[in-house]
Amino acid sequence: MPGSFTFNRRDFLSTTFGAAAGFSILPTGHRLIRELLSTPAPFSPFQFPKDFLWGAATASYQIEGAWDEDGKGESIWDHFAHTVGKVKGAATADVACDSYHRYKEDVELLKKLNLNSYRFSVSWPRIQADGTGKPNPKGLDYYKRLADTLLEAKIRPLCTLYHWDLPQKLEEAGGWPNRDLAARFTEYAEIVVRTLGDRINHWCIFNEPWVFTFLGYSSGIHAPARKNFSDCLRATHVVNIAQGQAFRAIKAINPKLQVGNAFSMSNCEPATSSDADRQAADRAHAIGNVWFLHPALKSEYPKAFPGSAPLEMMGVKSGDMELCRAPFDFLGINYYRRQFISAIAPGEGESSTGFHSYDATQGALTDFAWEVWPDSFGELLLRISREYDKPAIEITENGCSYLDSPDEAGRIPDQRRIDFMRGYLGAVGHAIQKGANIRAYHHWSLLDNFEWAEGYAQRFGMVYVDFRNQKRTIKDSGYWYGKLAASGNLS
Ligand code: PNW
Repeated sequence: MPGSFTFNRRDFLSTTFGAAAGFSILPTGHRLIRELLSTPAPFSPFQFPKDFLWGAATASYQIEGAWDEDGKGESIWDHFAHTVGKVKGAATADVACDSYHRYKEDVELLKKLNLNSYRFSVSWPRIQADGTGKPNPKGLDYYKRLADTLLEAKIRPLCTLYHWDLPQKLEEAGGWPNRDLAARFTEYAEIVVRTLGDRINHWCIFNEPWVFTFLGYSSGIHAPARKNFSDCLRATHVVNIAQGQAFRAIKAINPKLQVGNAFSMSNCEPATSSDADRQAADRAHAIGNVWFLHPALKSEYPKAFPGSAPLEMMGVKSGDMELCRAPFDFLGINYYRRQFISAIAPGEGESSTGFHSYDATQGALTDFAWEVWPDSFGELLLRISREYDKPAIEITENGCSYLDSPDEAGRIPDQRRIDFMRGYLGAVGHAIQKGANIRAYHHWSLLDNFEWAEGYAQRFGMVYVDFRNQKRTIKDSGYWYGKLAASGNLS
């Protein structure tokens, strides 16, 4: 019920939002039932289909640098990172990997790794400095050059329209909770697709709408650093409307363009076999995994609250759910780790969604302390495949942070990343064998880069970047992945 809907800090920490923000909580008196601590399935070799796409992913703010060049406006991430105290080590992405100037070198790296798909994003304030009005030709030219360089190298461009760098002026006008943003975003999407749609056939509308709404407007650990749960819920609804409108606008320009989205997902596993925990895990799945997918495909919100959804607080008006419709040509899934979920019994504490979420630590941990548990990826893929009628799926991100650096000979022996990739790609192979329609894998990331609130303290790349001189060095995992991309044979 909208009136009785409450959300406080404890609540935040208790949900999948909190867990994804890096919080780990074990509720007082919690008993983790050992029966649910499964043993990992043995690895089985897999031959990927001939036409499987092997890729790598990046995002504009994390790699481009050139933050105020050629007419680019300020983004919320420029603003956030320029505010002392927000990013670890006071790091900014003013220069980052300098890919705005070094994109040719980066495409050469993709070629060396035998990859045939590259997922990158367009920076909105490079195209419209203030988020509205006439496009900036220099910004558009950069992405034309990048796309052309990829096509010459026979690499398919997969372009994300929004990977979190909102023009700061639009945040000042209210940001994503402001309904007007849906129209602004649609105009921007039209500009980009009209210009680049002759050479780019594959599009993701948003990257991880859950992350940028919940971490940006509720927990405040990401830009624009707001901490207001009702603003956050409103933002989710505006994003859902924008997603539907942009989808229709792109199809109106050219119905042949393939349009999808990149959703963050995490397998939500009940902490015990109790009915209450199972139902709580379903609610966690609803809000954390399909809050932006279900409205697009089914024109309704999934059941994420023990009571009814706070539609009034979300600003849902009659007719809106039709606007949210976006029958995607493919679903992009970004996958990193699973969550354990336990129910909060009524009366045990204030809660809107009625569950605790905490990080699993049964498997090995990466240097970012995220658990490595490949089976959970296979389970999640099969669940989505089953529940949404076998959609075409692209893995738009999957990866891990390890801090391995060059040895004396200049080599980067990152065996743990190789083990991670082998395990997670094995899970993809397993899901394909069981009938999931998965056609691409993009490793996050091509390069070590600016890892949001972590700055440069995490390294997700298959290619090491020395940020003092921009020297790129392929890690052992990159060579390993390159060989796999050439043969398709995971053994
Ligand atoms: C993704 N979690 O974000 C983003 O799309 C990338 O830009 C980012 O660099 C990458 O994953 C690695 O973090 C996530 O808490 C943020 O599980 C948080 C989570 C997962 C993905």
